[in-house]
Amino acid sequence: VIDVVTIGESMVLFQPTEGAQIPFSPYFVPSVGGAESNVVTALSRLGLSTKWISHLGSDPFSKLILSALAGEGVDVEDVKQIDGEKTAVFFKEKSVQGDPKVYYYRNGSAASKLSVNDIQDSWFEGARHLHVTGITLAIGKSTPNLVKATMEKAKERGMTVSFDPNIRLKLQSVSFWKKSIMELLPLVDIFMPGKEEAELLLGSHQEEETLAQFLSKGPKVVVMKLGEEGSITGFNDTFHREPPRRISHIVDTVGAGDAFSAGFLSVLLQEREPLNSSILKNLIPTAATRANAMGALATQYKGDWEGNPSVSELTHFMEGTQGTTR
Ligand code: KDG
Repeated sequence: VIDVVTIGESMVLFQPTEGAQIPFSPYFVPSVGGAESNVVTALSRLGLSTKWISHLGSDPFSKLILSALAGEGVDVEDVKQIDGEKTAVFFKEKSVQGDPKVYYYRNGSAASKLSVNDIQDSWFEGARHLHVTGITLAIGKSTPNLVKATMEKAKERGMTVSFDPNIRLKLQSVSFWKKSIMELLPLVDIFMPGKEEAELLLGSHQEEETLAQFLSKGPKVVVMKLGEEGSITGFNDTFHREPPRRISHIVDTVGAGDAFSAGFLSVLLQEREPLNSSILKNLIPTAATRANAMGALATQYKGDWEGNPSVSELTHFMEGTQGTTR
């Protein structure tokens, strides 16, 4: 059984050495980034079985990505390396204040050409849940249809579907994001926008009102990430507000939303039964607490996913304890 399958683009991430700006850095440290693979590596560390689907180029970058994900126990059987195509890369530079800046080199990459013709039955075999993000919608001309068809197939097979908007204005316009995301909501069970994303999609409203509007389009659960203010989840006509987990300083915010999503999903997927109201009532508070802790922990590390914890590391973080260290 595969608990969570996802489809998306992962890229090689190059970061300047500590403190240096891109034009003046003597060295760049390579690693891997990709919203969807960030979520499945986090889930895999939490003990779930996961699968990542994508296309990569036929270049050394693809090997770096494949070995990182396979090393985390993610199933990469359905990832194809396409002859003559390129794997995307991106650069991340720390800002003095706020989120780091990201520079993409991904136009025309192997993953950007993924289309409905690539869908295989094996993507869904034995899988319980599909996780997708808006980035996959935004990377290519054929990817919006691919995302929709993949979600439809997952639903036909009785799988549940989660969707994180992951709006990147460097990739597409506001009108693209609004139209393409709102159209997909009837296929989504668990919708996970950030507060600013929700505002971009629906305009500014009171938080409960925003959640109610999203819920009326189809999802069973809408969890809105409020950053330093925690989160609020709407389900069964009720709302659960989760206070933030305070941290003293932030190293890097990139990847925190993906870690949050993984924490949330890892709890909801503990239950093998369909997500009915009593299951949601039981699990949402635990899911929200774990999600906040995962998000907070992710801001303490430089990489997009490398800082994600195992269950016991997470438990120690949440309880403020330490395991045996030496
Ligand atoms: O959510 C983090 C991602 O944004 C990052 O890992 C890179 O997938 C990425 C993207 O497209 O920005």
